[in-house]
Amino acid sequence: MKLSNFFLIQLIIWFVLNAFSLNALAEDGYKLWLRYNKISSPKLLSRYKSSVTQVVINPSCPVLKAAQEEIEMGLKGMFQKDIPVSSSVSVNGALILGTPDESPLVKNLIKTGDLNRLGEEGYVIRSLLYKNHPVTVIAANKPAGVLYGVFHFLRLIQTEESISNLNIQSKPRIKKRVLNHWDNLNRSVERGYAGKSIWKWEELPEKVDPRYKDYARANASIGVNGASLNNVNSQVEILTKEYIKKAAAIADVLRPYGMQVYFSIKFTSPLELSGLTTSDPLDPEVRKWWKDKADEIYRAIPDFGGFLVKAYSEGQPGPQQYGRTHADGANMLAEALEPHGGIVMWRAFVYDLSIDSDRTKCAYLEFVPLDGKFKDNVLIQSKNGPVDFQPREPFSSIFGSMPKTPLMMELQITQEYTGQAKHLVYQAPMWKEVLDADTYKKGPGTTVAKIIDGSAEDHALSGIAGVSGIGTDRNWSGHHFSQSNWYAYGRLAWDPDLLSDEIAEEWIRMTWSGEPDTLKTIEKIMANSWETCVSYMTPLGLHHQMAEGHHYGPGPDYKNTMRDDWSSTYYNKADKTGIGFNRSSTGTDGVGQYAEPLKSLFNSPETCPEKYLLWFHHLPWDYTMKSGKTLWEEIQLYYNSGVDEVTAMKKAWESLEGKVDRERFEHVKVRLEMQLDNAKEWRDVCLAYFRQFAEKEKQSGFIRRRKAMARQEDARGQGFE
Ligand code: GCW
Repeated sequence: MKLSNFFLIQLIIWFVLNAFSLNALAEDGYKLWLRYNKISSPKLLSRYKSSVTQVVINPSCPVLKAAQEEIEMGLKGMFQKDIPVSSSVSVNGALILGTPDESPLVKNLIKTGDLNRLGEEGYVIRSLLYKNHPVTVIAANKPAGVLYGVFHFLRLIQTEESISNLNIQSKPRIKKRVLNHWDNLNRSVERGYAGKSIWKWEELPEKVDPRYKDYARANASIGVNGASLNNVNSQVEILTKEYIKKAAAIADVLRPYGMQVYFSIKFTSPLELSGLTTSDPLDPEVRKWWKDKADEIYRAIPDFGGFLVKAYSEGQPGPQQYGRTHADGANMLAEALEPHGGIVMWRAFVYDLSIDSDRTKCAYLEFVPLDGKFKDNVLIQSKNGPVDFQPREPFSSIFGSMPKTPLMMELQITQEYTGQAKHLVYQAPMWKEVLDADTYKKGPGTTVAKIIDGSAEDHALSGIAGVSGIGTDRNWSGHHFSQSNWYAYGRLAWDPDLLSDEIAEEWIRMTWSGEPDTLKTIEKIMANSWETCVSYMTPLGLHHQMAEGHHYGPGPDYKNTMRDDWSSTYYNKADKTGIGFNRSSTGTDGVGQYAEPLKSLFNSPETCPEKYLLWFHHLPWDYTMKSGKTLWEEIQLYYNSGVDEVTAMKKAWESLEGKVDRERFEHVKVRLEMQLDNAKEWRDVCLAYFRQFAEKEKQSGFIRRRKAMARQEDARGQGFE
């Protein structure tokens, strides 16, 4: 071989090797928080390796198989070594997984009493001795619990926690922990900012995208146990034979991960899909149609979860058009699903202004009188606040006001009103504010969390929903940091008492890095990101100030000609007398829907928390705030500080160059630039609009002075002076 050829070959080999190693380092976010990268500290790694030397499992069902596959994959990635799997303990460091029903070993090691209160999804993780071997046991009543325990155990290693002397027990506080996909059957996603729908209806059921399994793994890892597959603005086709078959193929992939599928249904499906001339819920033929439909669905999907319904809202049909109530509609569906164990999630997102001219009062006025009229398998699903996923809202007054009805809370993971997939906004602190809010409806301590987990009112059924932000983008969520909202949703659905900071820390360690400086910097960026967004979009209780349609930028002057309450001006009510919506007892009395002492607290501008001030009050521009500044000065301060904080976030992120992988670093950097531009736009547009009222006096004084000066000049010119 000629020397030059030899060098050429060497060069090619070098390039190929480099390309491979770069690829191995490339991070596109696909793996979410389940990256299972090698443990970086050699000391820690060797400690972990000696604690887990063998996996003992009897994978007798698909869920346990999934648990085995996950533990093998996770350990292999983090230990860079295959861990042997067997059905009996042979060495120190065995990790024993199972349920007492299928594993005599687990039955022997864990007293059944220990599992008594852990239900169908809870688990224990214990460090024990077995025949003098130190072992770890992950045990549960049902396979799903084992799977959740496996993810917990992997999380301990991912976050570099100790795995010795473990004595953990955990079970979900809320039963139905569902993702609501607003995915249309043509694969567009309403309010989706991460590409198309992941459900490839056009190729189902024959072709099953491998991504469905990764989706299910991610959800199981945070305890999400259901997915409503299609948009609440529903299309009847979802109930056709063809789509039921397609959905059954998805359900088959989700099932081993403990997930049920649900459909959003259109109320007039019987009329539109059959020869019936009505969808009246009291019509016997309509009722029979739904029963037959439920039977048909359960034949294809035996563990089908049930229906999610948006009725008589934003153009969706409902029982009202037949002179019936929400309860009539929901109960008809509940009756059809009941024999199969299915549930109805009936949304309370209704705002018929003929009921009350204050939109925030409508849902309460329509639903509270129906309390006690719903069947046991109906949940009423309300958004966290009374308007619509605004950057900040007080909790919806319906929570605690329907003691005989289990209430679900709907959160929005997709960031429709918080900068979509362009802004870095970690929403857990917002959700915590609502979950922790005391409704006082059954005395002090009746928090929203205790209403929705069923404990305050003793409901067997409980639920929570998150509007998914998931799409076909390689990183699932559009913005790498939007993944944190999916993660936090699942973690809070499992345990609403978790703190948003601890959830963020877990997520950062698993998704970015556990290196102390990097961790601290990212934690800081995330911790304030929501309040920052509130400051530059809608501070001090302002709400619904976005531009028409896309809901991304500001539009405080926007007036909708069809509906007053789709206008920004309806909410800000800015005029020369002041700004804000008077929902106090001198206004719409929206405060009247809250229990004491909140009602009185909100009712007076002196005691109303400033974060809700303009939600409940219309106040003059020169109103004196607690700081001593005028309201107008304070509004300006908030908008400006919001922009300053984004500048600081951007700077902090840029300091991480070289500390996190380039691909994701650049992705986030570019988005922070967009966020800063948009924050400035929010500030400038909103302040310019409000200024014309706030500084009217100043302006008119200015104009008077200008006119007087002009007159004087004229007079001088004419030689009068
Ligand atoms: O906020 C509105 C959204 C709609 C959505 C609706 C709802 C699915 O802008 O896109 O429709 O809420 O929650 O039903």
